[in-house]
Amino acid sequence: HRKEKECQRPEEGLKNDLIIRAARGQQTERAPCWIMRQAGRYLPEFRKVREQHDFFTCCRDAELASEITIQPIRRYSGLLDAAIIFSDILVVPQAMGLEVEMLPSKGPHFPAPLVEPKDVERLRKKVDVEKELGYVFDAIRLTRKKLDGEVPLIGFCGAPWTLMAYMVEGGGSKGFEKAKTWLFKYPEESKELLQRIADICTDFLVGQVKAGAQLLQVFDSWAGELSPSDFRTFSLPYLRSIASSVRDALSTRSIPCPPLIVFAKGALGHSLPEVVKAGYDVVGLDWTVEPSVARRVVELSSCGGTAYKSASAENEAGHKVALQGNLDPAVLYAGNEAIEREVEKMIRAKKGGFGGGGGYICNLGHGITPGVDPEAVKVYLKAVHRVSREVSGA
Ligand code: 1CP
Repeated sequence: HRKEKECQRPEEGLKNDLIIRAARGQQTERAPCWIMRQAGRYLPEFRKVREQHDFFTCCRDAELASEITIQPIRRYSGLLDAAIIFSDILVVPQAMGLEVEMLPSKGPHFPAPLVEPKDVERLRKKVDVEKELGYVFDAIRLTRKKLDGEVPLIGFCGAPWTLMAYMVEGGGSKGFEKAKTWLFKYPEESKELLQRIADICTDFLVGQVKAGAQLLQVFDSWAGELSPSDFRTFSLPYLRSIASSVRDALSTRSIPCPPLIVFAKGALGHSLPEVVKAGYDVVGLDWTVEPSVARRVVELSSCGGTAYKSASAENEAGHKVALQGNLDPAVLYAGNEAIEREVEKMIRAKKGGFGGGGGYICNLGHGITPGVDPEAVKVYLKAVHRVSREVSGA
């Protein structure tokens, strides 16, 4: 019975498969929409759960994680086209053997970060993702059951460079001096660590698909801290490695590969053509990229459909890479008029927006921030539905 379930295509049994179709480059009657960090601190119902439970307890308890995942779906009923599993990118460093705490109002903190290459010896030699991260798979299974096909569920992980940055810095950072020192002083050891993280991310994402994740996103939140050349040396190869290894691993097990999304924040001004060819179905954009320009880059990069072939059986011919993004999250503070205006600019082709050509998933250009009024989010989502229906001619 379990085996059968594992072989399902991601869209099977879905009442709303807009995002899956858009991720495959197809035309949709309107742009599907979700919000990075939609299950989180701007929601009073999330803060209420957090008053009672520690952050990583919420991640580790399937009942709590699934409840928090569904909170925005419930509040914005009919307006969000995907859920994202409640967890954090830092569960991977934890699985590798590093302790991570979530400090109130300060964010993540590693009591014993990696200071020098010899500290890598403190990490687990081999990470059994079922054992260390099985709680994420449990949360995904339970959430799928509760969602009952209403919208698809997105799984995710952090990108190797972003995770390495946290593991070396010991938490958030402004200048990333410690992590960059590793890249410049110990390039070979850095590459070894990055590949080790990439391999665990691969196993983790494959496990999430087996548990029921219907799309996957890789978050390279600190890609933009690197120079173009360092991005291509220390980030891009590992993003590629994850995409191709996930496709290979699923294909050997005859499991259809769900759409893969890559979000390399801040790196697309210099490396959009390279990221478009990194093996993902969807490229997430931050707000520093002009939508119409990104559309043109995809057209050129995918010329003749040879740039990219999906490994999933139903899509052998390859499809054009889809785009996701990219409203500046700060717009959500600026009132209804500004929200409507900026949504128009993002979506209408004649205003430089993504237009109605399909292959487009609407999102913010980075995560929603804690101070946003949940009512402003409703105004934003309704504007997206209205404008994108108009441009799609539906
Ligand atoms: O006290 C709290 O409740 C902590 C707030 C919080 C939340 C709600 C953190 C700490 N993480 C999360 C959840 C989370 N993190 C999700 C859940 C699903 C969703 O709603 O999207 C996801 C996808 C993440 C991913 C994540 N964590 C990223 C990548 C996305 C991005 O915004 O760039 C990063 C960089 C993190 C690290 C992290 N975890 C938490 C914080 C405050 C941070 C950022 C710290 C920093 O600024 O460096």
